[in-house]
Amino acid sequence: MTPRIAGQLALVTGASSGIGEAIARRLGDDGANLVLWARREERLARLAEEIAARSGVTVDIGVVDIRDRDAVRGEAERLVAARGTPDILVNNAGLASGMALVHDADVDDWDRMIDTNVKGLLYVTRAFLPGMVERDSGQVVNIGSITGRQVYPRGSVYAATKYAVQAITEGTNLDVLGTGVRVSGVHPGLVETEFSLVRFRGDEDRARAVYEGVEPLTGTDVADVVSYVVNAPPHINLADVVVFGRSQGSVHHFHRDGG
Ligand code: NDP
Ligand code: 8X3
Repeated sequence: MTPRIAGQLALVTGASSGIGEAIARRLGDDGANLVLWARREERLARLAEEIAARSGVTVDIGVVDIRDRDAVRGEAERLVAARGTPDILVNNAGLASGMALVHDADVDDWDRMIDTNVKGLLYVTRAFLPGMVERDSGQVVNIGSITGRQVYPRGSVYAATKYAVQAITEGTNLDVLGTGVRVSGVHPGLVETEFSLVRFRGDEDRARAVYEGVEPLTGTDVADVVSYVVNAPPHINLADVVVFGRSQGSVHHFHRDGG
């Protein structure tokens, strides 16, 4: 069966790595034309070429730092003028920066997380949601996290940003109620990506240790869920989806090899 989103236009933020890269591939396989945003142009260009060759869809890239409100507005205006408002917006770009006690943390890390995960997501949403509401169709998928439900020590500000994503997702859904727009939250547990490498500023040993002894999700696992969400029949909204690898029970509970 042809996926419902075939021929639609999907914008994926944070498509240069990890979950976003996998979502881009998956939605391309579903036949959606793509617009991929991130800061690292070379990676986006390579991925765009790969997906276009393999799936036969159009793939455009946008080098955007979503913390930059004017850059988001400018790139969004260019996109809407050229291709119209996307049918699908996947707000995936995000990061954890450092892992520290509140009384000992680097405030720049807080700014980085809040500016990206909360304000950046809002800037992108604000740029495209009006067009969706006006057209009376569209879907937004916000990638939250299980840390939007449960906090772990030294993770309070990252968690706070994901609690915010949860609130924004719920609230936006209420705001568009009665229109043809739906807003979904997909909230993964542990996924092996460059997330920990970024969080620990390139410390590969420390990043690897996060995933040792557990079987984390892959970006592709999350992408499959996002594909299911965006291909759901129009009268359905998968509003709130939590996804764990089977060896994870909560933020605090893992079944580790041998223990
Ligand atoms: P990665 O580090 O692999 O990917 C993060 C992506 O976000 C990259 O493409 C990066 O691109 C982009 N990004 C970061 N900052 C910005 C910015 N200022 N402007 C534009 N793009 C930006 O991590 P993941 O794939 O794991 O993370 C994706 C999302 O999933 C995040 O929101 C994260 O919080 C969430 N998540 C991750 C989990 C995990 O365990 N990995 C679990 C639950 C949720 P570039 O650097 O090129 O700009
Ligand atoms: C990221 C998941 O638990 O590594 O949202 O912080 S975790």
